[in-house]
Amino acid sequence: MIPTITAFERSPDGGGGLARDMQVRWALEEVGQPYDVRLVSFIAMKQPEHLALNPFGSIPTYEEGDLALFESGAIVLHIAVRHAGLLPDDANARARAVAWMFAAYSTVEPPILERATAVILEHDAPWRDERLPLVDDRIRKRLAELSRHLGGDCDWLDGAFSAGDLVMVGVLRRLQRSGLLNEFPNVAAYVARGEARPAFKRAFEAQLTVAMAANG
Ligand code: GTB
Repeated sequence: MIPTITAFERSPDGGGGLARDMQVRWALEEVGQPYDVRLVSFIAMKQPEHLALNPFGSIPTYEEGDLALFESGAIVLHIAVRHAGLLPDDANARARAVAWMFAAYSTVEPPILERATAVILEHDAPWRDERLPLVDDRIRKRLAELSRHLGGDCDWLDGAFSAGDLVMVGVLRRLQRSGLLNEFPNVAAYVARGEARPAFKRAFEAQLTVAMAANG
């Protein structure tokens, strides 16, 4: 059965692959599962039809037969459990890969989202210039911890590439314009390794094609 995901009809990043359908597309590409995409506008996301799929009125969603899922992490995990290629066979290694997915979203990403809020939504707020360096230092702390974990010879977080790396790279990509990643060359190289994967490139091209069509 071909699953259907939802994505922005017009992504604010203009095809930068920063919206979270990117993680879902990438996971589907990694496991070789074809998929359909339904593009939704910001207005459509708040309508009952979409809210029935995702009560928070956001993308991505995932529909497959009787199953409707929201939350990109849950969707990636579902894909990884159903298909070979994103989780190790060994039970302990599998549990650790899932731990890295949670680490990406609940430990590493929060200050990165705070930064996006400060830069985009609070751009004109009087506290913005004071707040940004504090947030950047919180991000640096996480990047330093990741850098220490990766060291000089780990390509991925725990052995072979896994769903944990897919989600972590997706989270870290939001820092690319900040310059912070470059302060940690082995973390920047880790992100670049993720982006060099053929499955990532196919997913990126697919969402870029949508953005280019939307922008005429
Ligand atoms: N926790 C949820 C998940 O992981 O699925 C978060 C879902 C979410 O935040 N979705 C966003 C959305 O639909 C798109 S991805 N927002 C519209 C709304 O809620 O009304 C977040 C995102 C949006 C835009 C950029 N960008 O332009 O760079 C990057 C990331």
